[in-house]
Amino acid sequence: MVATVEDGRLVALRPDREHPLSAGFACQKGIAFTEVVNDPDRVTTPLRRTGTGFQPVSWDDALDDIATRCTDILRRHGSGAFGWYMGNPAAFSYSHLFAVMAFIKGIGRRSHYFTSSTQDTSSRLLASQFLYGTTMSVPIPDLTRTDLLVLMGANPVVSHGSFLTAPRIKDRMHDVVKRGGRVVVIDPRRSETAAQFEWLGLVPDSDAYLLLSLLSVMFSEGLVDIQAVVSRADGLDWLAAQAASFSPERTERHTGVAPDEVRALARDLVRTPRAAIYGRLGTCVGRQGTLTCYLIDAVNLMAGNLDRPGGSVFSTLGIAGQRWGIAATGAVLRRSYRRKRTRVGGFRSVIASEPAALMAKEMSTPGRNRIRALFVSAGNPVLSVPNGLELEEALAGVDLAVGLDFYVTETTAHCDYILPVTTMYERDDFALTFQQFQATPFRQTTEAVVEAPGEARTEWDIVDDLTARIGPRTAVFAALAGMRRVLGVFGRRLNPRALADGMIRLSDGGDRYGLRRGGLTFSRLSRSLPHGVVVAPHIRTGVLDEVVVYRGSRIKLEHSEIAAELTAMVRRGQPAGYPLRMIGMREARSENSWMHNSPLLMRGERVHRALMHTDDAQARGIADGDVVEVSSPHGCIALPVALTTDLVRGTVAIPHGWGHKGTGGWRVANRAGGVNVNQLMSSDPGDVEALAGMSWLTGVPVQVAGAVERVGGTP
Ligand SMILES: Nc1nc2c(c(=O)[nH]1)N[C@H]1C(S)=C(S)[C@@H](COP(=O)(O)OP(=O)(O)OC[C@H]3O[C@@H](n4cnc5c(=O)[nH]c(N)nc54)[C@H](O)[C@@H]3O)O[C@H]1N2
Ligand SMILES: Nc1nc2c(c(=O)[nH]1)N[C@H]1C(S)=C(S)[C@@H](COP(=O)(O)OP(=O)(O)OC[C@H]3O[C@@H](n4cnc5c(=O)[nH]c(N)nc54)[C@H](O)[C@@H]3O)O[C@H]1N2
Ligand SMILES: [Mo]
Repeated sequence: MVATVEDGRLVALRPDREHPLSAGFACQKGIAFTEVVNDPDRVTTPLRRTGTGFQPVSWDDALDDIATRCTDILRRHGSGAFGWYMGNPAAFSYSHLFAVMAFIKGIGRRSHYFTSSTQDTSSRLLASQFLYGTTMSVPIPDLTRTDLLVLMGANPVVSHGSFLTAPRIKDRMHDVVKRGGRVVVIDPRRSETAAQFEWLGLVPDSDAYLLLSLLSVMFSEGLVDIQAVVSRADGLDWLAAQAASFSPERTERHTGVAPDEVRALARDLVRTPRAAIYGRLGTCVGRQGTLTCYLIDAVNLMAGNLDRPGGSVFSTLGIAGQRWGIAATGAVLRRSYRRKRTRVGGFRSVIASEPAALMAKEMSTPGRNRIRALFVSAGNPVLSVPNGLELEEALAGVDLAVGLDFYVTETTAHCDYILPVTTMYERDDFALTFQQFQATPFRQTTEAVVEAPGEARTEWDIVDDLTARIGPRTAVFAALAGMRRVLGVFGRRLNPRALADGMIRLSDGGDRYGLRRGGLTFSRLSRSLPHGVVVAPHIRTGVLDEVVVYRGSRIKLEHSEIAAELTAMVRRGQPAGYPLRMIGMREARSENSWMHNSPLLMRGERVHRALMHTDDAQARGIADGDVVEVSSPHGCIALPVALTTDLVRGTVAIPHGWGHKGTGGWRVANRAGGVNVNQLMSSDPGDVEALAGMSWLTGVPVQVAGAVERVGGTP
């Protein structure tokens, strides 16, 4: 973005024409961000909740009181009494990530750490941990070179990518077609992406069946290059045996996909030299998300498409000795996955993050290690996690709740303190977590372009000041204090910029701390190369030795956990009385729960609506625009419905992130209202995905009753 700043105020944002990859494109949310930065509803001083609402307080008062209460809770109950939910925007701020790490590791090893990952990516990460030995090796399609891109549960025309990161992603997909290739979209909805390319509709949450059939066709038709697979992977026979009984004829009743189409797709994936399947949110948040993600990679491997140009590839940063770093963290995370169990539900943790669906129960269930102090940063779990009402109640019951946000949201409204933070235009940044997911390897850093308004501060500075005030000196807090003192002698503040800088310097294009003249550093990028730099034209392939960290760099296909999930999938039934299946739906002018306060994005009286197939509506006497009741075994919501034929019959699509009901301080959002779709989702441990602790957000059984209110009057 190019920011126009006048008298210290951000007045406009426009896309950067000189950016090597976006070349003058930005999505509407990016342009509307001036309205977030300058939002009159923004929280810009620390707030303390009183009987009558929030009162501004000084930083010293807020942090002293929070620290005193933390000290007391830590002394009396230990680290297991602390929890932190870190939401999605944190992934886009390197200093925020390090701040939360420092706090949660510092407080002690029994603390509870939650992230949006269990609503998003944990299943994908765990599939990588199983297959390659580490959550850090996540393949993406080689977008700029592929000739057959199969998107499964992803809608990049609206989302602009997710794991796969590419500016102008829509144009890059059209390039595939222009060079004679194909883009196939497997989705229960003819999404905005499917509408521009080829659509293959399937029943929600049946992807694992489809993928098993692709494998079974590849094996039974002798399409797999056994030699090639065996040279890199163990467990091929095991996998073939697992897939054998899933012929396309047998899985059709689950997926709704005709056997001929499955066979054709299997053959195309093998015979097209440059082909890849890419799964995203839709394949991560079903009943068996880890299994589905595992199968996507298994199909890519069997089709000869893993780690090949134009296939499903692993972007490496080119850091010398990187493999050993990945291997070491991989081993630590694998061990913690095997050994640790959550208090409620006995779940294992992926990337050390517990299932957020169980956060409320971790606060309300009595016993040792019950959460008594909860911090929430960059998250609005009351709207984004299953059963927000349960979470609201639990929040009211804890001894201390602190939100780090720039809004009073449906979640922070229940906190004792809201601590104001900076937006991305008021801090330096580098997209640390996304470096490995860029279709074209690229580096860019930014400095703050405006001062933080009022008393807003970065998460790092807040955590740094808070931990300095907490009484018991844990080893991590003591180490931080030591570093703080040493830096203080030189008049500098402790901050994690050196870590982001180190990553830039050591990776492709970096200055290797002086060994490579003219190489990149954080400051050189932001000062001299503000548009960013492409560091390699393509993602390097032939890197399995670097990214697979099991002994001998061999991919491991056989896992008892995967077998158990297959059995569970086949046995799974559907609750009676809920014949429809609900899926999610992202909208171009929403960003999860938090951009509904931007007038620009909300223009045209936007309303929250469900999409339903015309035939399903007719069978229930429902007309376009009617307000209907959607119920699941776990809740019931009422909202207007729009009818369409762009859905597989039996599917209902409802966007998440709505349901602003006036507890939050965002006036535009509150007027837009809507309902919280996650009231229909289950927070029962039995409904949380068994392997990765994922919230179950797609393919959820629902019923839609006839109209409760008709446009222009009651029915
Ligand atoms: N405009 C906008 N962009 C965003 C966001 C936003 O809120 N708004 N959010 C950002 C975030 S946090 C993320 S994680 C990314 C997500 O990025 P994507 O995954 O690309 O985005 P979604 O729209 O969630 O796409 C999921 C698709 O899966 C389909 N689907 C649902 N269930 C199933 C299923 O069982 N099987 C299959 N095959 N498909 C299914 C849905 O119909 C939908 O089209 O988007 C990011 N970008
Ligand atoms: N039903 C259903 N539920 C879903 C999904 C779905 O597809 N369907 N998608 C899931 C996914 S993929 C995700 S990622 C989650 C997202 O859900 P959450 O992780 O809970 O995050 P958001 O709803 O994006 O809320 C972000 C909050 O952070 C604040 N914020 C923005 N920038 C910053 C910052 O720099 N610092 C701080 N401290 N705060 C900031 C915003 O004001 C907002 O209150 O929702 C999940 N929930
Ligand atoms: Mo997400």
